[in-house]
Amino acid sequence: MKEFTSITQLGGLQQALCEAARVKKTPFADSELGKNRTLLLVFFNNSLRTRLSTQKAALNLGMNVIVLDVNQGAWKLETERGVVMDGDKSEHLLEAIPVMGSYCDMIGVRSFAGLSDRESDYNEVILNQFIKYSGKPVFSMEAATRHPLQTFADIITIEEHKKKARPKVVMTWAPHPKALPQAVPNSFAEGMIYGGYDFVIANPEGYDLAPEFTEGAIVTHDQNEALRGADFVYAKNWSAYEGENYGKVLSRDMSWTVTAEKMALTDGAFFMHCLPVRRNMIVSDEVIESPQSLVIPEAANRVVSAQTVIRRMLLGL
Ligand code: AN0
Ligand code: CP
Repeated sequence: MKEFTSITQLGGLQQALCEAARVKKTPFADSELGKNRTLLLVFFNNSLRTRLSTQKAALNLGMNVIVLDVNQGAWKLETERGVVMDGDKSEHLLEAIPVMGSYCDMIGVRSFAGLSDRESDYNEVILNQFIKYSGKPVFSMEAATRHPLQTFADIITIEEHKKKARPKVVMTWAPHPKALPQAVPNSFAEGMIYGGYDFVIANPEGYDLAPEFTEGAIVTHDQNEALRGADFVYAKNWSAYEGENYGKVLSRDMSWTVTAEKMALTDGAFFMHCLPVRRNMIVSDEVIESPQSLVIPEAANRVVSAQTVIRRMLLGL
């Protein structure tokens, strides 16, 4: 695998899940595979889970890891070509990327959507420049439109906990004070459709996601109706995608918070969230602390998901 930017690049999901199960059971089985190979993790945005789990995954495979926080200590980067660089940006991405590529064998990139220019975000301008100019295999650690390592960890977690062959999974929007990208919900929707789950999306009017990610899913604006009979509730906030409202917060409606009352509508569902989560905005203390909450095992599976993907990339090197 030379590139991992979408869950669909895993090919057959069953095969990928088998590899993940093996990685989880014997995490040090390939501790020689990454010997003398260097992974560079480039962060344009904050992270706790991705930063730690991806490093841990690479260390389990015997790799060396370098982490660069672009906004802390590196030169300020220009991303647009053709700009007269007479402002505060000292270096262009078009030099910085091949330089970074020359110091490593593989690159992970985190670059969130800016949420002001939908076209630029949805064209994945930054991530694609890394793919084009680094000369090295590149994987996404959440880019503008997807978070595939999260989605893979989510699917692994669902597979570990499901009680029926084809569980009902409900992804519900929930309120948040700040504008967040659509990457996590886009990617999760893509993963649910790719995995053939019984999948329903519930969001307020004005919050429909890009159709390219939700085609094949049921979308409703009635959260209570969606939750009926659910086996998994996947909560997430996202900002508006549609038209003029792109990147805006249109609602902070607290009746969408996932509470014990809401969970009572489900079929004893498990609660999931990618974290970080704002308690008592997205989900009540009671629900996130309940035995049905999978947020910690879900986060733990980020090591498994990253290690499975990096392992495949090392095998292809
Ligand atoms: C980010 C988001 O919603 O995309 C990262 C989630 C993994 N969340 C925040 O910025 C709070
Ligand atoms: N879920 C996730 O990607 O968390 P971080 O933003 O902390 O990496």
